[in-house]
Amino acid sequence: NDGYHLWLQYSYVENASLRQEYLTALEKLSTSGNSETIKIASKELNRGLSSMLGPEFSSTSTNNNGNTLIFGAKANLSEDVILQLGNAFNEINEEGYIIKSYSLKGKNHIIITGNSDIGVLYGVYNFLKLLQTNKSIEKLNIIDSPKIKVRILNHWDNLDRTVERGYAGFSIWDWHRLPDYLDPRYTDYARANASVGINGTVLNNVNANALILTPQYLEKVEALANVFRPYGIKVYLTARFSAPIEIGGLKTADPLDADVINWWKEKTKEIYNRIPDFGGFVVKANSEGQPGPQDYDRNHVDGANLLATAVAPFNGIIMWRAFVYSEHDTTDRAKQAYPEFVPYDGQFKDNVIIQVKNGAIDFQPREPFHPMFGAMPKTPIMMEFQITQEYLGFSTHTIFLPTMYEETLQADTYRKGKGSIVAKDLDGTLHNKRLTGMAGVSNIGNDINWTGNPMLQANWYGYGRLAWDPYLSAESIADEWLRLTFSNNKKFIEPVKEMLLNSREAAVNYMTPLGLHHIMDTGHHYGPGPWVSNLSRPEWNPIYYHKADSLGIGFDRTSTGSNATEQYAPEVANVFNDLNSISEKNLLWFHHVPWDYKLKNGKTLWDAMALKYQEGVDQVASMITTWNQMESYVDAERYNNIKMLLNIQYKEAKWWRDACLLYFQQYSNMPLPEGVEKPTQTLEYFQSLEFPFAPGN
Ligand code: BDP
Repeated sequence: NDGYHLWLQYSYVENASLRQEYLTALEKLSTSGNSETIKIASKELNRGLSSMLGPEFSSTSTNNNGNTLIFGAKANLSEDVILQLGNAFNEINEEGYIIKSYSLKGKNHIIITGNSDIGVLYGVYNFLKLLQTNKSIEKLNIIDSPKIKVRILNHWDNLDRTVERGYAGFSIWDWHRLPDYLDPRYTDYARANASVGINGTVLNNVNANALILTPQYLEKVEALANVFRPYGIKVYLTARFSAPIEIGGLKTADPLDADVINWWKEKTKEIYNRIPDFGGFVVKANSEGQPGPQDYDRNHVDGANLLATAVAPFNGIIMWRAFVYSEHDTTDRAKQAYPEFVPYDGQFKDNVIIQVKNGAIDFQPREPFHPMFGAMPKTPIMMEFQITQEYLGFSTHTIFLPTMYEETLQADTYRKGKGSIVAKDLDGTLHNKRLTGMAGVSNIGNDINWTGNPMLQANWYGYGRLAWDPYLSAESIADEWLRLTFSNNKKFIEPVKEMLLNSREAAVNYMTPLGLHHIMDTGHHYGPGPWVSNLSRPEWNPIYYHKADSLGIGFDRTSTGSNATEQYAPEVANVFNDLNSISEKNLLWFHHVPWDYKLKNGKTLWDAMALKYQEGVDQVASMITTWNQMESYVDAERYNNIKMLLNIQYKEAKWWRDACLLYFQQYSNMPLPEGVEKPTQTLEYFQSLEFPFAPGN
């Protein structure tokens, strides 16, 4: 098993009585409707059921008196079937689905339906999931809808097929052979996404190349859009702000210039002529050297509204990124986005949504939630999570990210009093927003197992589930993903689930405990580099973030320091400001703390930090112990693959621990506490390590 089939393994149901229950309930399949989407649903059902139930399952039964599975959208159902569903249709939205059991004339039937064919397809995937996870399918009554409208993957894929911060091979988009050659992978990609409810994909890098908007490339984009459409997946592109100059021959990209406005209108029309359901644009502007409206003394509102006006007639949207910080601004990087957006609340057009990273710096192993969440009541805000592990050991380290996503989604912004959690801003309920969204920076490449490490398929899956329902628990996601992907055996599920659920905290411990952040090595961000201080922009250097000195360590973001805490609601700011109330997990994010400061457990900061690094290493050791006991439950290929990767992770956790502790010890001048292993190399050795070919360099 090379892992290619992800969580759609459809393994044979070994339990005979359960299999019989399924076979009895599914004597006949009955389709209503004949769209491409319904054909896909039908194909998926047949594929899944024949694989899980074996030869006894007949997809072509003509037994009209049998127990039947009926599937189709409301418009295609007969009145007597609709009658069985009561008010359920009022409880779902356009993409929602209903799965319900009912009895008629002594037979037990199951209906899978929705208001649209896509809803039916989602229902079918969820029905198959019940069988895959060995649940009973008697007396079903499931009513479910996505809580967030725009659920997208962001591919940071370049046109030369390299992937920025991608660690699973090259881009799956074969630009050279498109549009005529349609790699079957495109279909499998669409299937996988639809099966978790992802309904959009941004094909290219946020550091955009204007060429994607030329006819030669749009033809290729159109071909992909045609493959994805029946799976309910819309295509989006990133728009380079200076495209009117680069491919349009204009002298300016000023958002208020009449020719520029017209150029975007015409370009947009051209795209919609090819792709009538094109989703819209993502824009990274005036950030890390990308062009933007500020180049013309305009602001983000001017830039976003320019594009929003162009796509509005076609129901397109603009996802304008808030990941901005400037080389001319010397204030704390964590504070820079907020003033560029929050004062402009209410000025963006209705079809603009601001895409905000989970934290205010950049996808660290742990970040406090971004202060913009909850802070713009009149402007749609979407989450940007990173699925690819730029700062988390690339695709080598097994780290289950839904735990991290859950932490941010559940964080309380207090913007409308207690209970104003981030998830509520995202699903629109906090401020009554109509346009809602979530983006995940994809970890997919052309490796056979898609994500470079079979375990990290869980992060793609988990992201999709949380985009559908941001209130789900990481625990439930781990449980279902393991069952779908590997086995329903409790002896496998329980220990491996625990291993996954602890893995993110392990990474925080061996990389950046107690609120440390951005101390990864230069450029590629792999491995420790707390000593790095020679990069051209101060805020790119780890020393900017940890501020270790003879007195202590940490970034003072309270009122005595950068005062970043003032950007949060007072209830939150008060907690972050107060050494006694702040969670120690965020301590050094907000405070510069003396080395001998006593933590809650009575240990000095130095001792506690050293012990955290050690704990991280020990946690990886116990992940290995767990995995080594799983050999009999997993196929040899995936078992070995994961085993080798875990062993590398262990080596590298020690590297992190030793390098960071040796470096910080120069400032603390304190001995390593008991229980922390002595480093086997010198600081100079760790500082001399180089990664000339590390991806992302
Ligand atoms: C950072 C990455 C960089 C991205 C940037 C972004 O280092 O490669 O271009 O974020 O999100 O995490 O725009």
